[in-house]
Amino acid sequence: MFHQNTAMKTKLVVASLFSALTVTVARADGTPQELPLVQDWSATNLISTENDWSGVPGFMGYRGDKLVPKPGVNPQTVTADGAGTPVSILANQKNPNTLRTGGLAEFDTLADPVVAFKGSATAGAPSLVLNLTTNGKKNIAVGYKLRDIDGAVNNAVQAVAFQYRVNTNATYTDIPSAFAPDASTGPSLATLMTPIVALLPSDTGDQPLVQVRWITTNSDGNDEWIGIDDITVIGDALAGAPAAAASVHGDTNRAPVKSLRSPRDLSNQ
Ligand SMILES: [Ca+2]
Ligand SMILES: [Ca+2]
Ligand SMILES: [Ca+2]
Ligand SMILES: [Ca+2]
Repeated sequence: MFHQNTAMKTKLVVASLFSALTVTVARADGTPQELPLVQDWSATNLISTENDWSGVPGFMGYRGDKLVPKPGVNPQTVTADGAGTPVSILANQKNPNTLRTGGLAEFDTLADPVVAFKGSATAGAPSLVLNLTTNGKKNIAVGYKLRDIDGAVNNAVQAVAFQYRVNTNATYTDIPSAFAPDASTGPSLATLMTPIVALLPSDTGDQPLVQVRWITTNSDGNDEWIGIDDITVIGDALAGAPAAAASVHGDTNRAPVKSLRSPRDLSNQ
């Protein structure tokens, strides 16, 4: 009897230790991803455990605690590194209308699965970060769709900014052309889709690591979940010939410029 109880206690201790570990240890795979890259979140097994990004190489979500002093801050102005804030992803979520926790979440039972984010008092400026390598590439372009998937009565001004950096010690640089002042509609509407195509500045070409991120902020009032879907990153090959050869042959060695699909094309996917 005594031994049985001890064994049971040991099992319980081990079990609770294990669950404590799985709750507190955030896992990730920050490997920079090569181009072209496509992520539409349709593989619903990539994210299956809370705060575990290890199944989605290159991607990471941060809750952005205390990155803003108050609600309603324009996320374009939030350029500080959020990597010191808690890693965030609520896995296997079903209903954006009723999930009140802020941060990032995977909604994998929607007809069109997606990873989304939402600000809150705690999640001051949640962000989705993507690590890329652009070795041998130039003219880096990123396409994505922001989706209002939140059909609750809330009608927030849900601004989404898109930023990049090539030096992990630096602050992020905002890309104004990609700014969505309000990616949501409401109340009780979950239909708005905002397609965006952003051409990254030329200093992102031919780099071992380029980080891009989508960032929103806690808005005034109750926030709405905004999905970041159908992410596509492409680049043109750098001219294959070395500079000396290029100067001999002029422009003829230039790689063909791949045309980027228009927002309309993206929206028809
Ligand atoms: Ca999707
Ligand atoms: Ca999942
Ligand atoms: Ca909405
Ligand atoms: Ca709010």
